[in-house]
Formats: sequence, structure tokens, C-alpha cells
Amino acid sequence: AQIVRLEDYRPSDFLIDKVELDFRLHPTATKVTATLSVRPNPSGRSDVPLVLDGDEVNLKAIALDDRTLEAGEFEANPESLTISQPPQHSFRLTIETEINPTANTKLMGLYRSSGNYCTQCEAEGFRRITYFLDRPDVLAVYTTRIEAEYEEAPVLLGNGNPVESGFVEGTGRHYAVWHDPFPKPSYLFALVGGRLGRVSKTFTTMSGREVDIAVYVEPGKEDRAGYALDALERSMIWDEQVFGREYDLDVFSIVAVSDFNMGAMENKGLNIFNDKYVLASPETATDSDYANIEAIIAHEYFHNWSGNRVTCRDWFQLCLKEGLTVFRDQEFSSDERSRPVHRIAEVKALRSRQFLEDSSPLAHPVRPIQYREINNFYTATVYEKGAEIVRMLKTIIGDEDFRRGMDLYYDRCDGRAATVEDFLKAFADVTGRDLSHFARWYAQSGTPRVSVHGHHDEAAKMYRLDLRQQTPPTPGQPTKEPLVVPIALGLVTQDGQPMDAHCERVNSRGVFVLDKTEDSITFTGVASRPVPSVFRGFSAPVKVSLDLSNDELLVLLRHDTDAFNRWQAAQTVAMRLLVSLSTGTPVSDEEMASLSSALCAFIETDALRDPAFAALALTLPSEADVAQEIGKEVDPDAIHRARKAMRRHLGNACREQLLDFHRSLAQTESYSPDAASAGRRALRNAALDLLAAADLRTGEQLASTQFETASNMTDRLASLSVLMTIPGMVRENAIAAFEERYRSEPLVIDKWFTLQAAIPEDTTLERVKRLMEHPAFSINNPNRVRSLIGNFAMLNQVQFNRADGAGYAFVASIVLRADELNPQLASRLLTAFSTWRMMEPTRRSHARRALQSIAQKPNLSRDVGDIVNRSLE
Ligand code: HT7
Ligand code: ZN
Repeated sequence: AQIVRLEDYRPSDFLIDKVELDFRLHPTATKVTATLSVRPNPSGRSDVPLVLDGDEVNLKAIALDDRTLEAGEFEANPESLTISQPPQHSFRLTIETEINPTANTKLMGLYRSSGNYCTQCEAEGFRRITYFLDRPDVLAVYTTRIEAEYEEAPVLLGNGNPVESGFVEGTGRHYAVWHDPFPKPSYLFALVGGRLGRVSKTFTTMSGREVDIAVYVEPGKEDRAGYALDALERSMIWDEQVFGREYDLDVFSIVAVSDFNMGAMENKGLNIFNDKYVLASPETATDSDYANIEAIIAHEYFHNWSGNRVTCRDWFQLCLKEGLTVFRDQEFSSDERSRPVHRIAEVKALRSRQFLEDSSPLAHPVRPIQYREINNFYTATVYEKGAEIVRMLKTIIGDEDFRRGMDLYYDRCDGRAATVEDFLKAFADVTGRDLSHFARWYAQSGTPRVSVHGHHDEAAKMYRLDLRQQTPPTPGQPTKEPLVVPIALGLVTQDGQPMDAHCERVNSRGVFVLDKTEDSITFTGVASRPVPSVFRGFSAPVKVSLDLSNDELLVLLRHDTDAFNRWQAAQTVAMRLLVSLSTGTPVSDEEMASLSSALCAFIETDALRDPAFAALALTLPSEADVAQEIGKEVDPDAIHRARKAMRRHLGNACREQLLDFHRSLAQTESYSPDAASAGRRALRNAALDLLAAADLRTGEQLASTQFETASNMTDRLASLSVLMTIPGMVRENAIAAFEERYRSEPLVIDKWFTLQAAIPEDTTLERVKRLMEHPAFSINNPNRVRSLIGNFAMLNQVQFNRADGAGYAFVASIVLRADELNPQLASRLLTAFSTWRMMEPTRRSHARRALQSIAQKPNLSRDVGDIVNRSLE
């Protein structure tokens, strides 16, 4: 397939200022008439053909300035429409196409979900609706008329503001006209038509304008949309208060659909969501579902400025909107919830997804320089590492200059398609700093490793930190340059007091910026050897090597003023022990006991002050995290045994305290999804998990009572998850009871699929195959496939990576099946293989064979072909 390169970017030769669309919705033959106001681009080439993009579209008619074009004046195929000699001045092009939304299983363009019509146009879906200059730097003002059978689609929604609606006399059909005054790229186009229930309220913006905000869901599920509406209102208030950004249309609608390739989509004024990220009730959604809904509602809303008002010049600039918007949604969640707890959750996700990607054959820069299939670049690197870059910028320049830079960026780029350079220039201009070295973060892939060595000179009362950074080679980048790494740090005495040491190279916000391969900083007035606390708050997305002993780290767990580093200290010690246990390096009883007694002491004194934080401290690094840390010749069975042994040890060591938490934190009042209540549930369920690891019978008894008496999904699912680790009839009965209770709730059945797919036992593969025959399962529905197959591959380290290769062969076969229907879904599933090279030789050769079996298949989609080839390179 053809490679698209950043260096080949040139402006479009034509521009489209105005688009008028007329949709006659029909299940199998929807007619689309697009009238485009086209003009030559003064910055483009002249005397060149006009080539519009298409994808599986069927041209019915074409006219230029109302004159029907004859054969020979244009050339059309499903992939493009070419007018070889277009006028050299403005003209109107009217294009009639016919599309089949029911047959659209790719879920890109116009498709149907539960009988409703909806669209997904990012990145290149608009060309599946009509021929167009489907690129983000062509911005137009859209007016959309939608017509449909009233009975089939009583609700008709488009971008912008409603203009007109009515019935088409004598036909049973009705229509609605929507106008969006803000110029936008085609990827932000959307329409919805269907039978939908609605919850809404009026939001008054900071300048006093009234906006009708609404959430549309399947009729009968309106009572599950309230939290999403509330999260939307809080997001709108937050963006006004924190970034000074106000909403700009009269309506803002969110529509939940049950077939969706990703989480949600920020179409102008008409966000379309995967229903998983809208619907919530205490009976069906967990605390983490509520947190995700809040974050994704905020994310899509924030795109109205970071993405829509200021969009991307080309798809290489994807991080410009996605990295920035993830940063914004993370800040929102941190303000709404506990900042340190949220930061830990962000970092856990970054390490497990992005660090993994960055060390895999799929590693790429935050701003890639080439792609075969853009859909494969909606990655953890673009989104999450992209957000970390924005956060580092803020850490380096400080809060006030960051806000001034954001304001300048919006002022300069509003209504335009911008680049990463435009973004950085705004901050360079407000601060007078040269950010060209910092910009390397966008271009260089791989996770830097920073080593930190401390030297104390008692006589001189000096303490020196030697810092060294190094980034390993990644595909296409054999050598690396040093990056600009902000290190937030402080010193702590051996008995845990903050030290008042001085270093002039550490700024007033406690940040030192490492911008060379090696550097040293010296603190004066340091009487005794301190414990350094570095990368506080995870101030840069790097791996850190510390020359601290476990005992010194445990001083940080007890005393550091930085909550993130308290958590990190315990994780570092646990990781060291888990790696040793997994790789056959002896671990003494004392080493195990020093961690468990530090954790027991910590929960004894601190847990109830911040239960969510305590729950995180009690959760050991995952099996996948340990595999990543080991990095080569990985044996997932050994890691599984090691982690199990350590959980058992911890559960035994802290047994009394854990039993007490499980008893005293039981839910008494009615369910509330707020962070404090969720934190108490998290601690209680972390305690249950460790108690079960220590003693199966106690665990089974506590978990089955909790399962039967739970008053909310968080507690019920947590207890079922514990039962999953204990083979036997109690488990199987609980699985059956859960299915019976929730069989008509697809999103809950997804959780049920996931739990079973994650059972670390040899029979799980057969169980997963059996579950594919379950009436609730459908290979066409992305949520079902991700819950059952995706989570088998991503969460079940021992069974996906079975030594006999059966896990790989199974997932490969599903990738091929899914590829015929939905290439995006298939290629995401395939990324589970990104760890294959770090496995021990037997597993590695099975995985290679499975990948080769995919690569050899004729007619692979571009999506799957691209991932499989990069994985094998
Ligand atoms: N900007 C949106 C990306 C997206 C998407 C991309 C490719 C295929 C389907 C998709 N659905 C949504 C979502 C976001 O990051 O906000
Ligand atoms: Zn986004």
C-alpha cells in the first residue's frame, strides 16, 4: 500500500467554502446530494485536475454550475472522482451518490446501529458518504437537510444549530435542516436519525448565552443518561473557568450508539458516543465506568476548542488535538477527583500501554512522519505520550505562562488548521524561550531511561546527583538525541523529614531541567546522606533507574511529601522482588517481609485518610508490567506464579487489617459514584482480593457473600472477579447467576465475558470459544469482540501466551474473520501481538508463525496488513 509522508505535504489545489448536503435516508439505498462551492486555492497549483476522494461510493449524477456533466468530462470510480479540466474560478459542483448504510460493517461513513442511522467520519469516513476533498485542511460551512420515514427515524440530528423541520406532505416522511456556521473539516461532519430517548437541560454560558444540552439514548434507557449529562455540564463549567473557553452553538447533543469503533467522536455540536461511555446506573456500571464516562464526555467536549475551532493541518498533526485534549481531560478529572490518585491511574495506563508500544515493533514518534493507514495511529503514543509532552511544557514554563500560551494559540489559530509548530510557537512567543530542543519529544520515539546516582560528601555537606539519559533504538531510529527532561525533585532525610537543601539549578517550583546526555546537580547544606525523591508527580514520561536500596525506598513510602512518589516507592520495591522471583533470582524472607511490613504499617496508619490511594498501594504491578520490566526471554507462567506468591504473602502478612477493612468499609448508605465513596469500595475490594490470595476458602466465602448481597455493580463485579481465581462449583454457580440476572444488558454481559476470558487456566481458551456461541456475542459488534477476544489477548498473559501457541493461533484466526467485516477492529486486536519479540523462544516462534499466517492471507485490509508487516519487520 502507498505510504503517506509528512515531508510531501502540500496545500490542497482547491478549497471548498460551502457544503450543502441533502440526505434521503433509506436502509439500503440512501441518496446523498452534495452541493460544493469550490474555488482554486491561491496557495495551490493552477491548471491541475480536481480529484475528490471516495470510498465505496456509487455516483448517480454530477453537475457543474447546474450543467449536467457528460461522460468524458469526468472520471468516477468508487475510490475517486476526477474532473480533468475544472474552471479556474469559483464554481458549484453538485454530486449525487447512493450508499448502503445497512451493509456498512466497517462502521465508517453512514451506518446503522440497532436500526438507527449514524456516522463516523474521522479520519477518512466522509469519503464513504460522498466524493470530497476529505482532508483536515479543507474547512467549509455546512448546511445539512436530512429526510427520513418518520416512523423509522423520528429524531433527526445534524451539526450546528437547527434551522427548520417539517413533514413532507402525504409521504410519511419528515425532514430537518441544520446549519453549522463554524467552518470545519469533513471529519467533523455527523448526522443521526432514529428512535431515541432524550434527557436535557439548559446551560447558561459565562457570557449569558443559553445552550440546550442533551443526551440521546435508546428509548427506555433515559434514566441511565443523567450522569453523562451532569458530566457534560461540569465539563462546560470547567473549560470556562480553567481555560476561559466558552461553548459557541445553541445546542450540544450527545448520542449513544451500541456499535462504535472507538470511545466517542467530537463532531461539531453532535458528539457520537459508544454507549459504554454514556449509560450508567449503580446496578449496571462500576466506579471505573463512571470515571471513564466523566473523562470521555469531558474529552469530546473539550475538543470543541482543541480540535474543532483549532483543527489539524494534516493527520501527522493528530497529537495536536489528541495529546492536548487528553491533557485537558486529565486535568479536569484531577480537579474533580483526587489529583494524586488520578495521576497514579494515568501513569499506570501510560506505562502499560504507551511504554509497551514504545518498546515494541509498533513504536513511532508522537508526530509520526509516515503512515500507510492513518487509523492505525490513534495510539497510546499519540494520545497519552502526546498529553505528557503538554504536561512537561507546563511543568517547565509554569502555570501562568502555560495559560498565556494557550490563549495565544487559540487567538492565532481559531478557525484554522494548525501544526505542532504553531502550538509550540505560541509558548515560545509568550515566554521568549527557544523550544526547538523541547520539540524533539514529538519526533523521537522510544522511552528514555534516566539513571540517577547520589554522592554525599559529609565533610563538605554536599550532595551530588549524577543524571544520565539514554533512549534505546526504535524502528527507523537507530540513534537517539538527548531530550529536554523536567525533573521535579526534593531531598528527604533518612528518617523521613523534608530537607531544606539548596541547589541553584533547581527552580522555585522544585524542577531541574536535564537537557544533555549527562549532567550533575549539587545541593549544599546537606549534613547527612539524604534519600532523593525524583520525578515527583511523574514529571516526565521516562523509565528511572535509582541507586536506592529497598529500605531507602520504603522511607519514601512512609514519608515523602509527594504522594505519587510514595506510591512509586512501594511499586519499585515490589517490582524488584517480582522480577527476581520470576527469573529465578533468590529473594530472602527478610526482603519480602520488609515490603509487606512497610505496607501493613502504611495501611494501619494512612489507609483511611485516602482509601483510594491505599487501594493503589496494595495493588502489585500487573503480570504484563513485570513482563515489560524483564523485557526479554519472558516466561509468563513464571511471572504468574511469582505474582500469586507475593499476593499470598501480602494477604497473610496484613490479614487482620485487611479483614477489618473488608468488614468496616461495607456499603451501608445508598450508592454514589463520587470519588470518596469509590475510594472506600476500592480499598475494600483490594482487601478482598489479597485475602483470597492468602486463603482460598476465606476468599471464596467472603466473595460469595459479597456477590449475593452487593447493592451495586462495583462490589458485585469485584467479588465475581475474586471468585474467578478459585476454581470450583461456587465460581461456576456465580457465573451462571450473573448471566441470568443480566442477560438483557449487553454492556454488563461484556463484563461477564471479560472476567471469564481473563481466567488464568488452561480451559479458558475452550471457554472463550464456547462463549463466542453465546446469543449475546456478535463478531460485528466491537464492544463484544473487545470484551471477549480483546481482553483474552490483552489481560490473560498466561493463556494468550500459552506455550503450545494455541492462544496466538486462536486470536490470529479471529483477526482474519474480523478483518472481512471491520478492519479497524481487526487491526486493534492484532496489536496484542506487539509483545511477541520479548517472549522466550518457544512462544516467540509460535507467535511468529501466527503472524505469518495472517500476513500470507490474500486481500488483507490496509489496516491489518500495515500492523502485521510492522510487527514482523
Ligand atoms: N477523535 C476521535 C477519534 C475517533 C476515531 C478515529 C478512527 C476511527 C474511528 C474513530 N472514532 C473516534 C475520538 C477522540 O479521540 O476524541
Ligand atoms: Zn480525542
